[in-house]
Amino acid sequence: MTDSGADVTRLPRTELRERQNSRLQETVRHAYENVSFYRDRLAAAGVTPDDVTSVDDLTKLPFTTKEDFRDNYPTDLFAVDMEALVRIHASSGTTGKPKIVGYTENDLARWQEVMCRGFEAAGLDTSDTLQNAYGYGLFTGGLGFHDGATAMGMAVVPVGGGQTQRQVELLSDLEATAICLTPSYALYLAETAAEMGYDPAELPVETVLYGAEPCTEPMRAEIEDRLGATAVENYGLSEIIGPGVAAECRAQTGMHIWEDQFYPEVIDPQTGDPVGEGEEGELVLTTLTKEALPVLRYRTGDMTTLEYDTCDCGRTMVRMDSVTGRTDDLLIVRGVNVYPSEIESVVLEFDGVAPHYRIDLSREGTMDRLELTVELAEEFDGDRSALRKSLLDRLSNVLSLEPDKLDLVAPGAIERTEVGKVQRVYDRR
Ligand code: DLL
Repeated sequence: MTDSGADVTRLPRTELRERQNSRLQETVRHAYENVSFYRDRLAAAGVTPDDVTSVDDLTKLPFTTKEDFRDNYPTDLFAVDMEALVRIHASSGTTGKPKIVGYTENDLARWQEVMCRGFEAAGLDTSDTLQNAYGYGLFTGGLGFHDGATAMGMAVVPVGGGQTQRQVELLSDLEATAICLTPSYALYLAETAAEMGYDPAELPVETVLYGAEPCTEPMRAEIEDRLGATAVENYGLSEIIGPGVAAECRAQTGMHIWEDQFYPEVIDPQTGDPVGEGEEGELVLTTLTKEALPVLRYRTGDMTTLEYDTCDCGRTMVRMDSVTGRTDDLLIVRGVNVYPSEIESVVLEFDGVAPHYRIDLSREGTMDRLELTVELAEEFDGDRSALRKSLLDRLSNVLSLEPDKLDLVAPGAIERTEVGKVQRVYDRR
């Protein structure tokens, strides 16, 4: 089932569909025969593997959720014996036990293959040197990027997260042409480089592969501007494989989902029904080739839209838009529904602010209280109270949001994240 060569990403969609159909049948049978959880779930839904002959039958299948991973901790969702595994990773949940994920040798080979597709889409080749600033260890980011880059034949500098000053020196001395890291860390790295006396835009990095946490367009523009590089987005999740589910090409118009490996649907998170093409909803993914951990209709919790037109790059595989939020990070503040990414987009419209902010939520009696802290840009020398007022007006007009407190703080005042994913929302209600 391996696909050599990059052209699978440009398959005519009818051929792609045939491949998806046959792989889906195999995956459903594999899950049914080897995972008691799926056998029970399908039985409860009155479905047998024979009832699923094409992706059109997917809606007959029940969803799989985060809770199912938790309930089957650590390895009850695995479809192979432990001897067949060659790697285990884990993804920390915000509450409770981590989700444990496993890979066979074939799974690792396919993981490398999808990572290579992403590198190629980003315009990288064997002549590139990739500095890997994703965390190594149980997190899938570090080793996922590492193995993919090695398979592609790039030189990898495996720094991992943190050690930012050393990270900057190595970038400069080893002339890495590409770096992979979270978007918040990309900005921190640029700041640190500037503090060390480097001009971050003069560093040798030409391509930034960012992902693992949300990033809005203005934030991407900041990264590109500060590092003088092209920044392309990567998406993935441990439950499905890790990074390598979807990656953006140089056209920068959304991330191609490697659809011959992962079948995407978008649903209304409330009803579970599919939404119309191009409409926003929760991304649901089904693995089509995984051996150790086949996953049927996994509710990612990530909100996005899919675009099926052929991309300028010629790839036929569907593109997903940047994740606008998670079904579980929708903030409801005094009845107003708002995603942190929407607040970010409004804040970053203003030239006078830096791309660092935090949202603090608390409750006074029965009332929600929202405090927004926004950092001023280094170069800001304007009128603070005018900026405050414009920010407040804009938040109120665009999002109907009225913070109880808006603090404009000095550059650098908000704590930075060097390792792992950034936390911007502190909800203490
Ligand atoms: O974050 C895998 C990854 C590593 C992706 C490196 C890209 C780069 P987990 O730790 O299991 O896996 O977290 C998965 O992170 O459900 C999303 O909510 C979020 N996430 C991942 N990529 C993006 C992105 C890795 N580009 C969870 N934009 C997912 C927004 C993202 N959120």
